[in-house]
Formats: sequence, C-alpha cells, structure tokens
Amino acid sequence: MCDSCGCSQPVNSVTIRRPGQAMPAPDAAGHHHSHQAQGRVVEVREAVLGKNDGIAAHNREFFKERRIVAFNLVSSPGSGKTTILERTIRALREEIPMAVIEGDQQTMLDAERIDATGVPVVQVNTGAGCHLDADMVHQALHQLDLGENSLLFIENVGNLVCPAMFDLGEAAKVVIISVTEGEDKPLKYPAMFDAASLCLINKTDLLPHVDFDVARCREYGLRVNHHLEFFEISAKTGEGMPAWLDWLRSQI
Ligand SMILES: Nc1nc2c(ncn2[C@@H]2O[C@H](COP(=O)(O)OP(=O)(O)OP(=O)(O)O)[C@@H](O)[C@H]2O)c(=O)[nH]1
Ligand SMILES: [Mg+2]
Repeated sequence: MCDSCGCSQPVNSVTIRRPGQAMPAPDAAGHHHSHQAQGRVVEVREAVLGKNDGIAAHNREFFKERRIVAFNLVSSPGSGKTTILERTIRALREEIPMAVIEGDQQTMLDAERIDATGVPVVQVNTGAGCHLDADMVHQALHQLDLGENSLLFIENVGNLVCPAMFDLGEAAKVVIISVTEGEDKPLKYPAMFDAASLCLINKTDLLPHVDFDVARCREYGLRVNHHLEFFEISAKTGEGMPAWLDWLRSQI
C-alpha cells in the first residue's frame, strides 16, 4: 500500500536511481519487502480495488437505467475544475439537466460555488483521504435529486495520482492540466492520462506569461494514451469552451 495515503499503490513498482543510471532490474528495485509481505500488499490492494470495482459497477448500472452520463473530473489541485464546471453549467443549464458531486478533503467551498449556479450539488469531504471512491459516490447519489437524461459531474479530490485507480462508475475520466503546471505532466503522471478519455488544457489565457509548450503537452499525452482527445480552453475568458460544450452535448 502507499503508506502516506493507504491508496493501494503497489510498493514493488517503486524504482530509485540517479540521473544517467540505468533502470535497475526488477528485483533490485530498492525496496526491502519480503516476498511474503509483497504478497500481502497485492492481496490487500486487490481486495480494496475489487470492492471498489463492485460498487462502481453498481453505480454504472444506476446511471445506465436512468440514462445519466457521469464524468469524473481529475487533476492536480487548482487546475480549474470548479471554474470549468461553473462556466459549463451556466452555458448548458437551460439545455441539459445537470448535477455535481464535489470531492475535497475539507470545506464546502466548491459545493457553495456550484450551488450558486442553481444545479443540485453534494459535497463529499474525504478527511485524510486523497481520492473519491465508488462508495462515496454511491452515498452521495442517495442525497442527489438526479433526473433522467442528465449529466453528472464528479469533481475528484485535486490529486494527479490516486484518483486514477478508482473507478467511480463514470462514463469517462476527464483530466485537466493547466498551463502553469508544465507540459511534462502526462509523462510524470502517466496513469492518470492513460485512464482519461479527454484532456482539457486550461488557463490558455496565461500562455503569453508562462513557458508551456501546448504541442509538446499533446504529444506527451498521446505517448501515454494514443486515444486521448484534447481541448484547449480558458475557463476565465471562455475561449475554446464551445468545443468542450459540443463534446458534452455529443455524449448524451
Ligand atoms: N487565468 C486563469 N485562471 C483560472 C482559469 N481557470 C481557473 N482559474 C483560477 O485558478 C484558481 C483555481 O481554480 P479552481 O477552479 O478552484 O481549481 P480546482 O481545480 O477546482 O481546485 P481544487 O478543487 O482545489 O483542486 C482560481 O483562482 C481560478 O480563478 C483560467 O482559465 N485562467
Ligand atoms: Mg475545485
């Protein structure tokens, strides 16, 4: 397990090396867990993820019966998930019924921002937890008045690592990267970009002020996931938003 967050990261995937040093052979990976301990880690990991996948399948069935399309929005903290949702909801609220589940370790701040747009919202506070899991979404669904044929946005906890592993029952993961984060993120956090279907490159209004190579970011994203689609947007100015809104319309 990942000791800091208990999120079932397998320790035997860890490698430690200096620049220029060749990739160590798998057994010399720098970890010191016995085979017995490794076996136990894998068992616990499979149990955690297996239980999660079962509940995710239940959520997915619930969505299917009601023709609800759910998107899991994932990114590092502050890339603009809530701002994108605010703008998206204001643009589509007369057209499509929508609801939001907000995930943060603490506070109701994001739920309050969504509440101001007038759509139903539930906040999940994960406390020490670094990701939403399917059971949290299941419980939140019981508190949401979700109409048929609606769009559900699940804003995950800001974290580019752990949410990649947890299926919530969504139709697709949408990963957001903002131009202040550096274009290397798809290579550094490949699990997330591999798990996502769509990548929003946000805060393009800041491009004149930062060293962010959009073409290279796309190339890195495609290197880890050649099905990944991209839209470049500014949730602040609205530039590029119509393509994202059309993509959403095409999903329902
Ligand atoms: N310049 C600029 N700022 C933006 C844009 N989108 C969001 N921001 C700003 O970025 C900051 C973080 O935005 P949020 O929408 O709260 O980001 P988030 O991903 O929801 O953050 P967490 O929920 O904390 O992970 C805020 O100050 C926003 O105003 C954008 O397109 N351009
Ligand atoms: Mg947010």
